[in-house]
Amino acid sequence: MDWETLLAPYKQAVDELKVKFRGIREQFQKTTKQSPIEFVTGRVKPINSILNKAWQKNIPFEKIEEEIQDIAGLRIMCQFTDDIKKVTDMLRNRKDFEIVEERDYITNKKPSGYRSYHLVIRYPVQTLEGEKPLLAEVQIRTLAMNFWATIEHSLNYKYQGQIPKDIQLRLQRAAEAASRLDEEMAEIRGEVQEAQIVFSERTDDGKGS
Ligand code: 0O2
Repeated sequence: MDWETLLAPYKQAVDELKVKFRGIREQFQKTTKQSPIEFVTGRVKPINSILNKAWQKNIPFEKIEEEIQDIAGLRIMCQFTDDIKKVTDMLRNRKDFEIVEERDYITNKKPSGYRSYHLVIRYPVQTLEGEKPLLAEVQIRTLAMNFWATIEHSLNYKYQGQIPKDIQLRLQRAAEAASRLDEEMAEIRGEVQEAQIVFSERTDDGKGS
């Protein structure tokens, strides 16, 4: 099977899930003028990145779809740490996919400093050949966690996974600062949300679309 054919249902899954998750945000905005979801992104893992991961983890080609769980990847960004639980609870109640695994890198942050909540879901895609259930990874994180992870990801890419020790230390300190930022924001959550409601009523855009 060629890559284009293999990846087509993953692209469809990412497109569909982006619409669904953005739909949740819009419904919240309409009803309560605030949402636990700030924004949603998604991507199909690039072929070289799939091959790299398969090589690093010794996964044969025929096992790639089973063992690489983030070929379809979705990210849900939240303003506040508490929103992550709200979003995961909501996703657990959905009937259009099944959660097969959860990885809590917030309670157990990675040694790099990485924090995020991961759900691996089995999502059925409708194709011409019938239903194809496939795995997708949903990463749920705050804006601060996302900022840190994006920067660290670029540095990892630049240094091909061998980030110099001094930069690693700085990154760990930055991760602690991001964590403190989340804590500080949690303290003034009520204040922030009231201001956002007033602001969205005045401008009547609320970043809706
Ligand atoms: P990309 O470019 O985002 O696709 P493993 O990859 O072995 O650590 P596993 O079993 O694949 O772990 O699943 P895990 O840890 O739940 O999810 C891996 C993905 O989480 C990564 O995908 C990243 O997106 C993100 N991630 C995990 N750890 C870190 C980290 O320390 N820093 C950053 N920035 N992101 C992390 P890929 O395939 O590595 O990359």
